[in-house]
Amino acid sequence: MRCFTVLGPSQTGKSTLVEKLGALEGAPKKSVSPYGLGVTEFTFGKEVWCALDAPGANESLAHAQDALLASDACILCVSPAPEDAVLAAPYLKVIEASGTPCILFVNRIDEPRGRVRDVISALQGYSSHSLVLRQVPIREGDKVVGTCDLISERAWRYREGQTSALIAIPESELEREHEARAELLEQLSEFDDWLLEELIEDRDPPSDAVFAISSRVLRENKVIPVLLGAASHSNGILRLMKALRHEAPPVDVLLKRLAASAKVPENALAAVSFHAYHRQNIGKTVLVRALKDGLKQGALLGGGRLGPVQEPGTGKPTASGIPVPGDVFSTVKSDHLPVPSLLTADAAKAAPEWTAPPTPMLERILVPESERDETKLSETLTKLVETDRGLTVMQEEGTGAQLVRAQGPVHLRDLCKTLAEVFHVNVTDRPPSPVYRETISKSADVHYRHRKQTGGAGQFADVKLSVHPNGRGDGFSFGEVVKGGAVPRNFIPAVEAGAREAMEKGPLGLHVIDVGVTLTDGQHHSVDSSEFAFRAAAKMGVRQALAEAAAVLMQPVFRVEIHIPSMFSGSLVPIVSSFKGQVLGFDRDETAKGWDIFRAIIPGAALDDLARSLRAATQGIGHFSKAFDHFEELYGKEADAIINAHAQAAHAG
Ligand SMILES: Nc1nc2c(ncn2[C@@H]2O[C@H](COP(=O)(O)OP(=O)(O)OP(=O)(O)O)[C@@H](O)[C@H]2O)c(=O)[nH]1
Ligand SMILES: [Mg+2]
Repeated sequence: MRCFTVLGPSQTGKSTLVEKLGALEGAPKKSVSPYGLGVTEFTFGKEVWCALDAPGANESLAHAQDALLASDACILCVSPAPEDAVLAAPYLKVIEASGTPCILFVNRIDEPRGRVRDVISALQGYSSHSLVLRQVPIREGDKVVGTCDLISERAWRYREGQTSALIAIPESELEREHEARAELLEQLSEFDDWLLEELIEDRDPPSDAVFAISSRVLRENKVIPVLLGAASHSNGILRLMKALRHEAPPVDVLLKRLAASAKVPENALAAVSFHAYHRQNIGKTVLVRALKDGLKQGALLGGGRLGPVQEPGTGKPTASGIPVPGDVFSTVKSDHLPVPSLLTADAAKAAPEWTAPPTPMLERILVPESERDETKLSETLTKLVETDRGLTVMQEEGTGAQLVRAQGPVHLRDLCKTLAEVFHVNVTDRPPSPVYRETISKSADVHYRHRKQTGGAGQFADVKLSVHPNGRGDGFSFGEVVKGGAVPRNFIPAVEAGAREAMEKGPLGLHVIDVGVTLTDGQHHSVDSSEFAFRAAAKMGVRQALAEAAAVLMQPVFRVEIHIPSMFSGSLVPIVSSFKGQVLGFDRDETAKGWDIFRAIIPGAALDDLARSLRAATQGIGHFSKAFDHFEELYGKEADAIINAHAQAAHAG
């Protein structure tokens, strides 16, 4: 079985394309869309093909990436409008990182949206591979009525819902065709000395030779050929499928690529798992592509026994039950298989780094509608994280509530839907609140005596303490300048422990940071003093001192790294400023052509808004990762509101 992924921006016609490709030679064997990824199996040119249809939302980029991991080649399906080119940037980035040979398909060519040339040159800005135009459109007025193939120099007229009709190249197109062909040959000659020589000698190379070169350069992933069409009208579909048949590399090329990445010998790599989803009463279903002979139910794979070998669409056993290299199948009762991963008989190796999804930007607390579901929710989320790497789950500091990080609103909605429909856990969500702290802004001294006389032994400890602000980030410190054993040595650690305890909750009700405590003097009693008494005295004493030391609210500030196509970099400065952030600067992303990495410092409370504004300003493409940087004082009305809200929450809780 040969396998390719169809990916690209939302609504460019990917699913339509897969449907039409699948129907070129009779009805596709099966088609299914298990949570995000469509799998269509069909026959073309006496070979069995599997098309993986990745959803187009930016939030599901991870599905597209995982599909590439199992694909011999891919079709990047784009809109014919030059201004939409930037939407394809994230896909070009992952295709390039994955090393998957790619054919670019400019779809919806029936819609007059601009010049193909402009689309290509805009897309070229995001690809370090040359985009090689293989067809030029034949126009009548502003309508594309057919294409001319630049290698065979044959022209086709589109026919609605049918294969195109061969025609002579119209006179009016001849000159443009020659120009475009010359450019194509020149691009290919970069990778072929013979062709270069032919061109230098001014000879016109025969089509077969050029076809052969063009197949080779795609297999070797040197260029991205560009074809045109209109999927919904079946135009350009046969050409595309023929190009795939001749030019997509065989599965051994994928095997080589994956074995190198997993650092295992080629003959050890048995399969790749690339997608998984949960179904009610059935459990985890894993999609696998076999890379080696010898797989069947019960065989050792990834360190455990492989479950039943099923057709991805129907879930029925496959005809033979014994997949051969290249076959895509699904399996259940194979919960030991991580996804995505590269599988030998006895180990599951990590998928290459490029498959890592973008850092999830949307943080929400999930609250089960019924309290009884709390444990179930946390168990279910743990399960879901295994099959959805775009999702992160943790516990909220302070409350212990379930905190999830999702790729965006659509991803979160899908998650809640799965929770409800598959696992019967209904949840509501709310934004988490940033983790605030407090510190003091001046020094204060206190004299505190702890004394209790309850029946038998008494308690006595007397301490003189001073508290003072420490430098930002210096944390808590403790010192003592006690003279003459006023507080005996052995009780001093207890004083420090008490002072530390007092930091857990300051006058604003928050954890206290960056404060120094000094024990200056004290008294003890030879019988009634104890570690316990000194700890209690220090804790109460420090609390009192803090209350007099002008507490201030501290807000968390994060360092963010924003990844965006360069054309959006300018628009980020006002966004960051509007959130009281500080721009640190931006650099070209060395790993992705046409992308910048923009760095800034931003208050934690603004991260949610930053995610929203970033999505809006970059058509959903931009994403950021964040790391805590420091705490910073916050004054005025804003601080008062936070302190009040916190006090109310503490009261309610
Ligand atoms: N005019 C025109 N419309 C098309 C063409 N191909 C697909 N469409 C239409 O575009 C819309 C989107 O098609 P889909 O195939 O669902 O697009 P998709 O890329 O799979 O969309 P997502 O999976 O949501 O990203 C549908 O209304 C199709 O009928 C085409 O070649 N020309
Ligand atoms: Mg689709």
